[in-house]
Amino acid sequence: MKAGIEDLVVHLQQAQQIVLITHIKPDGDALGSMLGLADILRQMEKSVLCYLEEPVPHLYRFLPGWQQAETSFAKVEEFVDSGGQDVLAVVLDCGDMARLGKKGPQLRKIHPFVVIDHHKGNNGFGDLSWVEPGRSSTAEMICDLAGAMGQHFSPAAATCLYAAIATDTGSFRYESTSSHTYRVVARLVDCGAQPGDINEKLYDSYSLGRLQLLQQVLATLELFADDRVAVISVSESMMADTGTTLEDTEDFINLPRVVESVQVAVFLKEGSNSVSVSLRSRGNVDVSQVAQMFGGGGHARASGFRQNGLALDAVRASLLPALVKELDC
Ligand SMILES: [Mn+2]
Repeated sequence: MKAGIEDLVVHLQQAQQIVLITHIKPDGDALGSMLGLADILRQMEKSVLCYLEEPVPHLYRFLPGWQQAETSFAKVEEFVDSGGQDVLAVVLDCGDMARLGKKGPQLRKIHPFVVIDHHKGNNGFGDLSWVEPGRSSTAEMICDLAGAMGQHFSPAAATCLYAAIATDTGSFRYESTSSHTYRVVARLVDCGAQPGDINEKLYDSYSLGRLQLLQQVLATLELFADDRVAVISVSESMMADTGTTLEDTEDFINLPRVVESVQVAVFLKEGSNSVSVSLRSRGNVDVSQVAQMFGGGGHARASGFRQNGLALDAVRASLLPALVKELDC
């Protein structure tokens, strides 16, 4: 069922025990929204548990409170058992239940199960879904929610929410960045978020291995369809060679897109027995349509999917014709 901010206020004010959940392959918005909201709810004297299936990526281990993000499902069960019927689940920045990971179906047994999200393709999988696709980020919605509940931001919450909005807007470069985004962010800075410090942690904290990985990844750059599609890839051997992991490829996708002629950037990432694909576009190209054809999803300008049991070359070969078709329509 669709919900609005006022429904969320009612549910959050009533609940005493709240589980916050976010998606696998967590990004800045997922983590920052979860940790920021957790801090706000604790100020309201709620008991809060943060759960995600995968550990917090190293890049985000400067966010205040990141250590409280639980990856143990047993902890969720314990928390839910201790609350009896009075437990609320709030899922953040997630458009599809599959993105909750293996425990999704078990998590979904918590009621009410509330979703706060800004993904265009959100399929309304919650008992209540507050979804606003025009928003820059889930964190921007959390800021409004805090305002609607009359809550202020601690410096810790402000830092988490600032980092979330900064990452999801590509540092305030994407068109989803609105005047409201800037107003929200101004408030976060007033409340103690330090943009210089946060941006340095997010963007200027590469290990040498990560820079060397970037060097190898950029060497794979290829252009297709009259230079409108740029493809880069990372293999397991490159990561072994530089002592890095997939985590270290965060943001690499944005580099091929800087070429003037490029409308779609593709990043193919080799995992063990699977390839994950990130798509970024500009102009009128809706890459979420293409991602959906391959079982994925996301936003018009930023989407992705994963293919199991195929090699990098095979994934690229099946993807390119679909992209060209989307470009030409
Ligand atoms: Mn987001």
